Amino acid sequence: MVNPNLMKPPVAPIGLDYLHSALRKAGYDVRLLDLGFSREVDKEIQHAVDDDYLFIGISLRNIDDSYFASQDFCLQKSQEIINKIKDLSDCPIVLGGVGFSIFPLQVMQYCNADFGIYGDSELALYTLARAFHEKTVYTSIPGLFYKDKHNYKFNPAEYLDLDKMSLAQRDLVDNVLYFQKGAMVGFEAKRGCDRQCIYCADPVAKGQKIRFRDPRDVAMELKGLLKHGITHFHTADSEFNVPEEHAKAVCRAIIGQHLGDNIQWYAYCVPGPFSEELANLMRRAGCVGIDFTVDSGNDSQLQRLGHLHRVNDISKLTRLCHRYGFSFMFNLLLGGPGETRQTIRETLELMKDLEPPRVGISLGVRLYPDTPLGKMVKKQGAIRNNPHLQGTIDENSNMLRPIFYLSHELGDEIESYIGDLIKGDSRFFFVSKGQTHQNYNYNDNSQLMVAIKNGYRGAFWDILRRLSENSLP
Ligand code: B12
Repeated sequence: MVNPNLMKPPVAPIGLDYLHSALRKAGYDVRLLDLGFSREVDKEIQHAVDDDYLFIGISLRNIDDSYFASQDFCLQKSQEIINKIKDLSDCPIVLGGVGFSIFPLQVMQYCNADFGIYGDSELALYTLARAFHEKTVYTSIPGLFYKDKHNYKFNPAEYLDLDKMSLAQRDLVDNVLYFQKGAMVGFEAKRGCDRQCIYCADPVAKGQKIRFRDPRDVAMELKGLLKHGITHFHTADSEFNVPEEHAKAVCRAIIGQHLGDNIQWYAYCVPGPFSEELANLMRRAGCVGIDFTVDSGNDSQLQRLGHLHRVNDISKLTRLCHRYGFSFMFNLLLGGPGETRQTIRETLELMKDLEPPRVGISLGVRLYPDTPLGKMVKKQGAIRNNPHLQGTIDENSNMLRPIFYLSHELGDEIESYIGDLIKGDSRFFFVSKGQTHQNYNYNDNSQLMVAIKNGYRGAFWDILRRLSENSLP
């Protein structure tokens, strides 16, 4: 299994740990080539790759950095890695991962791959391994993309009963090294999201049907990682509090294992539902920071984006977070359909009134073909003629390369308009094009790398907060 993610700070490829549990249970040995820390990528590939494998699996987490100011199309680097592997080995190449699952067919074509597995892959991958091993038919494996002569064929995915599986082992990836160099390690409590946010790729990649893990298995996983000295974690669910009941059950299981005082973790959450009971349980379970998908401070804009929360929920939540002592960030997504300078002004004024510890601003909405927004844009006709689109416009009708929706109504120089509204307020993370050095993009972020080397741990935004407040690690 290969992790070709070269972004820095490094983020642990936790999917490979989960796949390892399943492959090992089925009797297969897995070797990991983790290029996340690699200084000499070519040499390491040369050293590790030969014909001696049943297959070579490649985990594609990021297609690009989804960041309007930088627009790094990192799939190109992964493709170069895949080509080097192909030069050295005739083993079948199998692609997978969340980035792959957003664009499975487009990525298969771009990388000229033999096989790919979309979505949950624990069962599908070992079934494919067995088919390679026993030279039997693989064409009916759920979620499989494969080449049939010159065409790609695929089978619909089958969602797993995660609550009946144990994923707690976490022993393929060097998680201790990721903790030292990446400040935290991820864990997943469930997969999928049933929300209808018009721009979000998570329901596409992970499915709309939510599959829950057994909360006890999640707690055992954290306990096992803690035994190795890993103390800081980040959820890898789409949104931890959707739905609340499972989030509460996970917190209770963590509290039940007496982990709350020994670990610190961070979560992605939506602003509603977010009850006081959940805040209390999360805090007792060791959650110290929350990154909220706030997106806008204007109710009509929230409705247009397909959100269920409203400004009132955001205000209530702020009070709750202060009361329970969370560090938190409100993430904004500006520039979507219907956005105007007025809705942006209202949003930023709300942020100034509420005074959350951090506000992350993304200007420009990354488009994905199978989301409601992607479909709407496709219906509007040729990309080239659409005044709302920016990024890679030519030869990008499949949207694989970075392409962004930025409401035409905002006019020119919208970046300086936002820059003026937040001037002098260091709580706002906002980067305009060409200014990627002062950066809350977690792609090649040297400020974070230095801080982590100096002992800072936790979510990247919270490390940046502590740095700007001159707080110690
Ligand atoms: C948590 C998270 C973060 C956290 C990570 C914390 C941590 N230490 O783990 C933080 C905040 C740091 C983060 C940062 C970034 N993230 Co992020 N992140 C996520 C999130 C929510 C979970 C990722 C995850 O670990 N999932 C859990 C694992 C188990 O799932 P998995 O990797 O998909 O693996 C499963 C399958 O895909 C498959 N699989 C995996 N590998 C392989 C390999 C083979 C061969 C096969 C067959 C199958 C397979 O099997 C696994 C089990 O079934 C995803 C969205 C999502 N819901 O997945 C976004 C997501 C991956 N992030 C994204 C982005 C853009 C980023 C950043 C680039 C943002 C930025 N500009 O700063 C950075 C990149 C950081 C880096 N170094 O890579 C995008 C990528 C989209 C794109 N266009 O490429 C996503 C998809 C969110 C989105 N919808 O936009 N992220």
